Amino acid sequence: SKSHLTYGARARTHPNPLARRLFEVAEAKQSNVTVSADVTTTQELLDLADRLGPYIAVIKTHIDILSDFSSETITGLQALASKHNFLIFEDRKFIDIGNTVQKQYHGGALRISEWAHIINCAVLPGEGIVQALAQTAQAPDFPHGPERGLLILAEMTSKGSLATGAYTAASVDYARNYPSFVLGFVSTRSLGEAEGTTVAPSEEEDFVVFTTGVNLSSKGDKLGQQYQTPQSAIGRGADFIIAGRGIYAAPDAVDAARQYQQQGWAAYLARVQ
Ligand code: 5IU
Repeated sequence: SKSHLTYGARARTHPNPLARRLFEVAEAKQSNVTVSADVTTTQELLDLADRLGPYIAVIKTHIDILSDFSSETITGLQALASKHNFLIFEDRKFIDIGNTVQKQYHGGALRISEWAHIINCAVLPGEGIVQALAQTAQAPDFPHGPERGLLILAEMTSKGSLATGAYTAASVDYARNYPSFVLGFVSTRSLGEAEGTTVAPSEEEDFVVFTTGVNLSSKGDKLGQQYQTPQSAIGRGADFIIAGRGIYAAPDAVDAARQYQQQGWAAYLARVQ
């Protein structure tokens, strides 16, 4: 994997324009933090995005948990993304047949393709889900194609996750088949060397790894979530650490965001030394 290289070096050579942008943002802001803003009103979401914006590279949303979603949610989020130079990742976890995910991604009530730079999917339905989402994002009449990318959920952090072994290996194979659309994975480690894959890696392969389940003060929750620290996640290959409650539910969310930023950046510097 290319995880020993700096974000700057990877930004210069990465074949995917959105991956380049991600690495540029990380380098410019000295942050590999993605905040999982799992709040339930537009005001809370925009307030968090504005206060934490300076310290994060990406905001991860679950747009369907907002009780008052409207076009103002999106215009507000987009304005803050420009103001603070962060990218938007909608954690929609698409998991259906191709024909259905195209409609869930593009149009509908949430119009995800219009505003989310990054989306993710599970490959339970097979490789066709990746093909379907790529086709929508890269349609000739869709203006945002170069700024759209997919992360495949190759592993999960919850206890007893079934996304292991052959399932994880298939995720890597599918990613290799769509290099212009798949940025990499949501996983707990780098997967370029994962066992059981059948598609050979290319010379320039450089998957971006997002790792959820990062928390500095807790080992897990009562519903099976399992946490690791920023150091541990980045040591295992995370390029971006995702923290939710560790940041937004802390007594001072801004303070917490700075702390995750500092620790995430220090762990990254140690890795690329
Ligand atoms: N999330 C996980 N684990 C996973 C995947 C996604 O926790 O394997 I894929 C999401 C769920 C939640 C956020 O939105 O990441 C983690 O929030 P906390 O840091 O509050 O546990």
